[in-house]
Amino acid sequence: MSDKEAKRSPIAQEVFTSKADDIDYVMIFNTRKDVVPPKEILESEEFVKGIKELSAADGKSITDQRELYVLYYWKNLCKILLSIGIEFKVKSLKDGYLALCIRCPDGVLAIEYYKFRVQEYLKGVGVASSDFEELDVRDPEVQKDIVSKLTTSDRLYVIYNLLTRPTWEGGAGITTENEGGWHQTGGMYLESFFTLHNKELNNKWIKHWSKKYTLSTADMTDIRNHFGTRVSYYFAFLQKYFMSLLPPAVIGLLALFFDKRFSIFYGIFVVLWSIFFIILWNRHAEQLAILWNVNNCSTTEKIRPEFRPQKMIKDKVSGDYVPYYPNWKRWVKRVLLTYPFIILCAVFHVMIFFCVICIEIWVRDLYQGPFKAIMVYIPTAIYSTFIPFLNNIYLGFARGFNNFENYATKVEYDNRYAEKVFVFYFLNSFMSLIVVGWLYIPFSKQFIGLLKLTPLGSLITDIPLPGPERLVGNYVYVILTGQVLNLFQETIIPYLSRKITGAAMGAINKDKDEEKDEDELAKQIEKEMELPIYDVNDDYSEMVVQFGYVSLFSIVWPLGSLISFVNNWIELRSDAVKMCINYRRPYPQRSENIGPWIGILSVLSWLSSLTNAWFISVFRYWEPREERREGVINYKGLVSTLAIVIIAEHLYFLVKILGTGFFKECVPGKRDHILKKAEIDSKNRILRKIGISGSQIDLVKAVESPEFQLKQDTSYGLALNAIYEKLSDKAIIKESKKDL
Ligand SMILES: [Ca+2]
Repeated sequence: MSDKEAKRSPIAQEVFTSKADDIDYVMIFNTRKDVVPPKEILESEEFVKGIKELSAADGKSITDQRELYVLYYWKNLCKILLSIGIEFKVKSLKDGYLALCIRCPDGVLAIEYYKFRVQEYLKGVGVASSDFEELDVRDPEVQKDIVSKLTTSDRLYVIYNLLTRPTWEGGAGITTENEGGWHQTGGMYLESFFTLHNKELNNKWIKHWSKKYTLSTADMTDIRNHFGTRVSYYFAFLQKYFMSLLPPAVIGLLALFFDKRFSIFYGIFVVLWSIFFIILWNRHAEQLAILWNVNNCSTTEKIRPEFRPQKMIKDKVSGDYVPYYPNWKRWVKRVLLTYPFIILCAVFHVMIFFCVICIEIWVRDLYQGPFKAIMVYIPTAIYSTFIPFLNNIYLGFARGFNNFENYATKVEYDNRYAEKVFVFYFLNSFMSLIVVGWLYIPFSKQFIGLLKLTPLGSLITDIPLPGPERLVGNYVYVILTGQVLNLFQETIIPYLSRKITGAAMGAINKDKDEEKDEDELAKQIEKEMELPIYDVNDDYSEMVVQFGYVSLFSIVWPLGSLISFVNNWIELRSDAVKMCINYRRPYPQRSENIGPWIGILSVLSWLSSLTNAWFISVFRYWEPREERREGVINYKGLVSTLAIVIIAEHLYFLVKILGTGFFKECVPGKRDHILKKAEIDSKNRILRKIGISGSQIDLVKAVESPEFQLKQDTSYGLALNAIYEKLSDKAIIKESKKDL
């Protein structure tokens, strides 16, 4: 056991000790912010009274309106924190910032956690367990015990809920600038609210991972205990996905050496792989949800402060009053406004993209004029100036629509947003391959004919028409540069840019720095408040796009899956490093699977049945154009290709249904077993409490009772009576037959 323990990751043995003096959260308050509260607040009685008190107090005579507002909100914030029992100390930072370093005392935390557990038990989150019912949570010894057993992520999760829960529910109701705006807690002045990195632990963790070849579920559980399930699900997913790429990588290698291009065997294998990967991942995710106590958690998430309920309604089950917004309204908004808008945007985007691709094809393959070497870069230049600009506009709209749809919980909000954004990731990543593979190469004659009609058409000379090697070239380029660029973008560039700007800032602020005392904590806070907020969806989208490259297109070049496999080994580690160094530490959020991405994976997997069938039937027996009859589209070929694609798609659904059914019925999962056992244990505990032992009620006692005897005798009598009646009935029938 001790040997095993030694091999486990350093996070496993972690207790809540951080260098930063045991701070749970840090709030950054900007005292130099120049904003005026809206009219309704300025005129509110409470505000007027508060300001009056402040300007009259202790003769300090602050006359500046702005300073009065700052003071008013600072005072409010501190009061509210103290009122719910939170301890804090204040650190002065540069540029007029103040940091509230928050720590939750054991007593408050233990009671909060206890409440949290009871709520979870009632709502059916996690594995039902009522081990808390015997505890006297007011006893300091018990409190200490509860707190010492908490994992960091549970601790931070409970405290986060306490801080952000609205005041009428007993929380502090903290919202930051970008969430709530004006609020009693001074949301407009609160620029950020985060938890500090535990640097020592991060370093140990990264070191531990870089030495290990494969990561186990225990490693993922350690991440869950430290960062929460939203992050740990990403790493668990990436690990499973990485491992699952091994078979396609091997088969791809074999296909490359022993089969023709566009191997039928590899194509079928990749589609099957994508189906079974999703099925198996879902099973694994369900088991993780049990292990991590988050099954059903998505239904009980905290309400977002921006959520605008229509009214409060009484919950039919619990009898509590809960904010309510009808789901059908969201659906209508989504279907009538958001989807048409997304489709419109997508069409517009596709058109622009199509033009760029046409220019690219034109320059690379058809253009023979002067400056060709430079001209080749023009499409990329157009692309890289236009697309980010369009993307920004689109993302703004997506955000707006998402707000408009009015989601109640943050997780749902984030997931719906990720869905909207992925449409663009999809177009950006796959459009060029789709245009080249589905239009340009198969219909090159017509395509070039169309291009010749454009103003620059006269420059087109007759060249050999493109074949599948053009597609292979595109794919190899995309998958190689894509992975390398991503690695750079994620880890090296942010690191370098911070080093450079840091050095520049350091040169400017040199004198200031020397004046300040060596306050390590203030320094760490100043450094981390500059960092961006980590969004796990960015990492998911990267991996989902890669999944698309493998399942949709790797038949073009089977080494694609091997490259992805290798990339993901590095990705696992580099993403961990990235999260520790380039971002603020994510506060623990919960999720019970990988959110919207599982649906997107399924769509990609379905598309893979179409693309693989298409590529095989069009390109496997490809003959150069010159050897065919001139100028005629091969309609017979087109029809048979479409037939193959449709059959492949139907077979896809058949296999998917059979596969899902097989795993559901024939391979029993641990999940149901664990849930059932927990439920029975919990029921038995309750029964035992009211004096009934175990699940078998004592029957002997019941038989001895006179009432029972009476009941039995009566039943016996009734039964006898019934049979006699039936028998005499028969006799009557016989007699009546005789009469006839
Ligand atoms: Ca990544």
